[in-house]
Amino acid sequence: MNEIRIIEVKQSVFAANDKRANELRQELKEKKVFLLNVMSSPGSGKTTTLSGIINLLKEKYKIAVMEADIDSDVDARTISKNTGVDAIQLHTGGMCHLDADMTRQGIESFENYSDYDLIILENVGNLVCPAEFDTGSVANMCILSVPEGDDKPLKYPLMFEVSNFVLINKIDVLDYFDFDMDKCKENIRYRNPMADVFEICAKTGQGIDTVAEYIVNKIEDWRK
Ligand SMILES: Nc1nc2c(ncn2[C@@H]2O[C@H](COP(=O)(O)OP(=O)(O)OP(=O)(O)O)[C@@H](O)[C@H]2O)c(=O)[nH]1
Ligand SMILES: [Mg+2]
Ligand SMILES: [Zn+2]
Repeated sequence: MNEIRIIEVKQSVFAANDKRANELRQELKEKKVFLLNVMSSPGSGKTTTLSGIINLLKEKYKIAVMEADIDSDVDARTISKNTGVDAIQLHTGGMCHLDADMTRQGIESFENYSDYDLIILENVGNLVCPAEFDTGSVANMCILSVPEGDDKPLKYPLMFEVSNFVLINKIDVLDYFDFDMDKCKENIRYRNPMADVFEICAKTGQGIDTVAEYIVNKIEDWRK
């Protein structure tokens, strides 16, 4: 396997993150690069879920992944090993989220990034901060896993408000937790009536094909 490249990204000196995010989104639109931002608490299953989704989409699209973490390169290694697509690790210098300029630094570190159809950003594992900063993504996907509890949309509203779709992961362990699926979906809808919700088990791949198909539809609609 190739050596994983690690990019140190620095927090923006620009105060107006929303403006910078909109500029990035516009540029990506012109280059027809779909940026998907993936957010969740640490350990909800972002890397596992992405591996499954990417393996279903990599024949159709040219894909790159940016793995954002405070330190290490484990996630970029995992993606590279599991899928073979281009993966880089972004180090945030201690920050628990990415802003639009940090995202741009990551994207621009790819040679000819406009060759990609889909760039996926796995944001830093954190249910609070990442939701506060628009990265310039076309779509936001959030993962909530069963062990975290069905009340999380009530306690961490913004994450669910800014997400276009929500994956409820680790449904294989439903029997071991007091997790009320209907209640959870109701809580998500309360925060964001527009959000599409999917039940998945990233470990076995259950439901991943439906999510992959949904993402294809999103990309194709956006390209029109
Ligand atoms: N039982 C079960 N375990 C899962 C499932 N999906 C992921 N896991 C496990 O959960 C742990 C964390 O998964 P990751 O994919 O690394 O989670 P992550 O959100 O990328 O974690 P960070 O990047 O550290 O925030 C691993 O041990 C996975 O094997 C699932 O559907 N069911
Ligand atoms: Mg991860
Ligand atoms: Zn933060």
